[in-house]
Amino acid sequence: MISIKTLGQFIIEKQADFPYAKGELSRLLRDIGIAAKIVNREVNKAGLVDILGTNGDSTNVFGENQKKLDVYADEQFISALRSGGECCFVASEEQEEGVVLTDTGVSKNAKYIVCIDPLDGSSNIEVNVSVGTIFSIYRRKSEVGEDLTEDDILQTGVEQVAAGYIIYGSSTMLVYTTGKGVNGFTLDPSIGEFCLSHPNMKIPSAGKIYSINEGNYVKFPQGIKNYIKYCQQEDKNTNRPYTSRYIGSMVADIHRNLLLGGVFIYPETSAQPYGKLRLMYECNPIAFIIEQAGGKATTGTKRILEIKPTELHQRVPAILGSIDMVDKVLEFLS
Ligand code: AHM
Ligand code: MG
Repeated sequence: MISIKTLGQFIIEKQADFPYAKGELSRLLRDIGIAAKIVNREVNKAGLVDILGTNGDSTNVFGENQKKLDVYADEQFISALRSGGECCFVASEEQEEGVVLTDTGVSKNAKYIVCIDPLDGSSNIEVNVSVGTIFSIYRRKSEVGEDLTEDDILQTGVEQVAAGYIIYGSSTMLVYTTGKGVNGFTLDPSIGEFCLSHPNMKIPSAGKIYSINEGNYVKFPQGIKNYIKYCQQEDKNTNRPYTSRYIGSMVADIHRNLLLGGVFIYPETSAQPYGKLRLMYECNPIAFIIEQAGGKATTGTKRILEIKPTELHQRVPAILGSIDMVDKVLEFLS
């Protein structure tokens, strides 16, 4: 008989690893897992129902009010966090301001802050390409019952207590860390459970995949241009030329590079001085996972996890992946 371990079982087993092991963080992770399954169901049938409004709500053939999937995903995650009762504040890519949850009875004593990109890379849905959810969890600093402050919400990446992503791909996977390694779970649709499939994930220290939107080449800093040329040059000793792979869906690009080894780069450009990706719900959680898997995550000048955020939707340049490859990019930038 095949023995499987579900996400729920795994979380309970690992509960003792958490510094405040009262089951609250376990429940929060479980709530995120449940919302992920609901979002997965909708993402999977995106091609079937006419759900792909491009601007706000739209009406489907049944006359039902349909929402854009990223708005739908946002609602699902917030609703799961609200009813789960362990989260006091959600910062979401979909919300200009964060959402305070302590006004509802069940979340009154909640101790965790969640930053989330509910459906990253959502422009890929209409062409049936993988998309993802990215999340990051912090413990609130203020006492329960007090008003939340900026110190609760704008925490540095090193203070994350957990982070993860869900990839809605050819299989749907949930990958997360609580600072004790990275574990990956694949959704078995026949039983509706995430099952441990990738225990203790490690990113290879070297690789030959570089992921960057080369269409922006002319706008890149000279060091990045030189690194791209380096990747393209032939050299037997270093296994070059490298392979260029860029999906344009961060979770999918990161997931592939995590498994195979590689570097993902979204640098600053002359048009976007801080790059495109958001610190709080894209770069920090991915950086936590990459570091926990043995890789490296930097802006080019600073470790991503050490940046003190100044605003919810702050952008930062990002270079993430296999340690040797990231170090090589840094060499070109210096
Ligand atoms: P989004 O949050 O608006 O979906 O944008 C984030 C996405 C990432 O998933 C991806 O890595 C990046 O944008 C791609 O951007 P570009 O098309 O500029 O290369
Ligand atoms: Mg995004």
